[in-house]
Amino acid sequence: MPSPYHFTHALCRTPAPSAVHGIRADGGPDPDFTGLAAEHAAYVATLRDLGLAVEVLPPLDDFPDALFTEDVALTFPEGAILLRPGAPSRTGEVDHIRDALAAHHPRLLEMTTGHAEGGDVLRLADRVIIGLSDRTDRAGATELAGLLAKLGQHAEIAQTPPGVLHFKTGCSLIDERTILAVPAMRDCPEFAGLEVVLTPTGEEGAANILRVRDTVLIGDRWLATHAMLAARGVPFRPMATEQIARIDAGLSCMSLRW
Ligand code: CIR
Repeated sequence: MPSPYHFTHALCRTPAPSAVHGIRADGGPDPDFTGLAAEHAAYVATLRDLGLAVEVLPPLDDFPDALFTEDVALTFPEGAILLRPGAPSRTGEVDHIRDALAAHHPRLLEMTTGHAEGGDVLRLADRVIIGLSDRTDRAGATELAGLLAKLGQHAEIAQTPPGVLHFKTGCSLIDERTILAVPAMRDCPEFAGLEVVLTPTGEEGAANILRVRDTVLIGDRWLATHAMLAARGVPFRPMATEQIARIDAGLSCMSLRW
């Protein structure tokens, strides 16, 4: 089975000044743009340091959330799929990433119905889980599962708990057999056969980690989760995420990887 995190490439997008108006569920304060841009730059530098060839697309001021490239497509060595974001303000982002994806992926498939965002798609070693959420509906997930099959990927459809933005807001891979999940996702039936490690109390926000090759990227303020990873012998790099967290984002959101 191919590794779900032995990436060689990533596609990111520089944040536009409008990113401070990015969507957030709780109506909290705007991020500071300078700080947000610094977090993004550090993220791109880290991916490069881990050995990935990273292309960074230009900012899109008309689309405040366009720096979160993960949500508009899925990318695999075998090809890519353009998605249909469920957030109306993000629909138009797809047209702005098409050419860049086509340049890397001669096999470029495209959804035509319903909605799905990449933050709802968790890639495992032997399958992909698509979480239904406020952004990903049944029609979109069903069509997406069919497109994934064309790329040789088996997909299962799961439920994201209420109040969790994306499926991967609440869970991520530590390694091929181990999931880090918030307590509300502990009994997700699609995790059967995997070890589920829960985020420590008060550190639910840590769940959106990003495994890249041998290293886990994790928010820098989740000290109990750092200790847990250290105890398990998992190499990790703490990353500043305070500003992107103000617009409901974590570490997987800022790149497409393959
Ligand atoms: C949004 O609500 O769409 C953005 N403010 C955050 C997107 C985060 N993306 C992700 O979790 N994959």
